[in-house]
Amino acid sequence: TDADMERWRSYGLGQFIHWGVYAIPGGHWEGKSYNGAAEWIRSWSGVSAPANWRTTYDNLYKQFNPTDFDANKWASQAKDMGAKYVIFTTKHHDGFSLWPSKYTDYNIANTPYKKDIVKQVVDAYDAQGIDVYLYFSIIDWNHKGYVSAVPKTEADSVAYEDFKQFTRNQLIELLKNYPKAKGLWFDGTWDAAWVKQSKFADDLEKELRALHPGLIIGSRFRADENGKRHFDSNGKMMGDYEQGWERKLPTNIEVLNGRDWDCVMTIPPNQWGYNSDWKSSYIKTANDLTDMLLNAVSMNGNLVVNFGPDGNGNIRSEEAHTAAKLGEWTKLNG
Ligand code: FUL
Repeated sequence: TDADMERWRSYGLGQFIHWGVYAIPGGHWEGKSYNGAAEWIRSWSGVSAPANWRTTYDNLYKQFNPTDFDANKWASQAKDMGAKYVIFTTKHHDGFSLWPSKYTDYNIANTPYKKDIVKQVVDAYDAQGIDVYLYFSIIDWNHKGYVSAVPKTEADSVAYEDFKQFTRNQLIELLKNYPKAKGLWFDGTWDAAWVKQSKFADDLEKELRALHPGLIIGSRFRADENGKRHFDSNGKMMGDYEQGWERKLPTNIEVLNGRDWDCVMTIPPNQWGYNSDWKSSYIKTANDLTDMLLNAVSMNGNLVVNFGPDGNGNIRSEEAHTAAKLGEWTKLNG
């Protein structure tokens, strides 16, 4: 609704959190270090190869026991930083669900930790007056029916239909379990054929909106036949700017004009999940981020700064330090 979007437009600064079982290897697998994004380790390290995918990475959750995790601590840190909304990874591409989903065993309830992490995050941020958006990956490497192209064989099509229903079920489950969430921030659209089949996606969108009046849905939800619906017909981005590597914000006023947009930004280059190496090149300082925030706000956008807590649930000290510095600035400058 207009009121919900007005609220969204007023945020300015947001926080992104990437957290999941990938925080355990932290960018390393079998003694090797991978420079690609740490939350993609299952893919970089080849553990997703069909021969061993279910016995290696997909068993990491059996060790997931983040005893230091304290959602209230994260939320008060975000509040001090000046964040008005948070986007939290309920499920990243690896398919691990941080809530006790009825539709897969690959979820938090089956870890030694057991407790619902999404609920704790939603409640803690909500208590601080920070709006919560649920990140949800349409890619799911753990689901047997997940494939990136429309399948050709009968058997694969059955599995694929099952995957689509599974995705639908999980989304409805999320909205029912966490009605305080303000919206859904999708990812992985480029690699999911079903969203291009517009009837299923159209119906699902209607269903989600009916279930949750005022729901805000990020533009990555839909894709055209090239997997790029979040680009318009002129190839321009429609509202979501992902800047993993560069320091720059989108500045093309012609593109931004009249659109609601946010720019999600990592502090280290292209690392969203926790990587135990903290490489010095291109790490954004609080000064870099305040420049970006000013630029974003002056062009009617929001800046969303990402954090990747470690496998125990701690936000690394370097990131906490940047957040605190950013907070000093937002306090002084409103
Ligand atoms: C990308 C993902 O592949 C990255 O891992 C990260 O989540 C980023 C925000 O979006 O599409």
